[in-house]
Amino acid sequence: MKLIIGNKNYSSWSLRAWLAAREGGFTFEEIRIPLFIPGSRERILSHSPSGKVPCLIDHGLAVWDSLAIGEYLAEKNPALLPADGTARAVARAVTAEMHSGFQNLRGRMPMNIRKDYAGFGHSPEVDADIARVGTIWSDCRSRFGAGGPYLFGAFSLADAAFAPVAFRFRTFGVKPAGAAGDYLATLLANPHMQDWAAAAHSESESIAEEDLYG
Ligand SMILES: N[C@@H](CCC(=O)N[C@@H](CS)C(=O)NCC(=O)O)C(=O)O
Repeated sequence: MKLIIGNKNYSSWSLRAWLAAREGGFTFEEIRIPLFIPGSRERILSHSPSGKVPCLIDHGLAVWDSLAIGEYLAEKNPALLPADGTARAVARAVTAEMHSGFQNLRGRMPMNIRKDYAGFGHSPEVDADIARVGTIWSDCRSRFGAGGPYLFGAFSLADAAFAPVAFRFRTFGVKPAGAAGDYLATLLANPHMQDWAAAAHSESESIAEEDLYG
């Protein structure tokens, strides 16, 4: 398997697929294509028909879009989704909500692991997104989290979906209270997340348009 990803500092969609592949125990070659520099679009298109990362290549089959990649990996390793049908439905619902929503949080608090933007990015709409994330996290932890430290106990695709939010919250100094705060600490302590963050710190490229607050 090969996984085509963007810059680790910035590419939140890449992180979701990469973390699902790591947590799912897959062996894969990582092809990192720095975004928005001359030639990057052509390089991405040579692997990914959508022209976006992430894209998984498995025996010549291209699977693009982080949601589809997660589901593809979960078919190969069902442990990436909760075994219980009710929990699995809610895991998919919160994953889909993350995938299609939270535009205000995404726009004003983009993933930027190397920066400290504590206090920046807030607006009533962003704060509403932050509150909704906190509600999802505490609700899943209390309803489904008894078997482990993640949203549904064991690590699942839902955790991969929220992984970039954990880095955003760290960068922007967002500190949810209670169970949501504990869960944030769990995500940030995950060894694969720490590997990803270390790699982000060692990257040399920056994308000026993404460094919103200096
Ligand atoms: N919905 C897609 C979004 C993918 C996406 O927007 N990727 C960005 C990087 S995080 C990208 O490839 N941008 C490069 C470009 O648009 O040229 C997914 O979940 O994979």
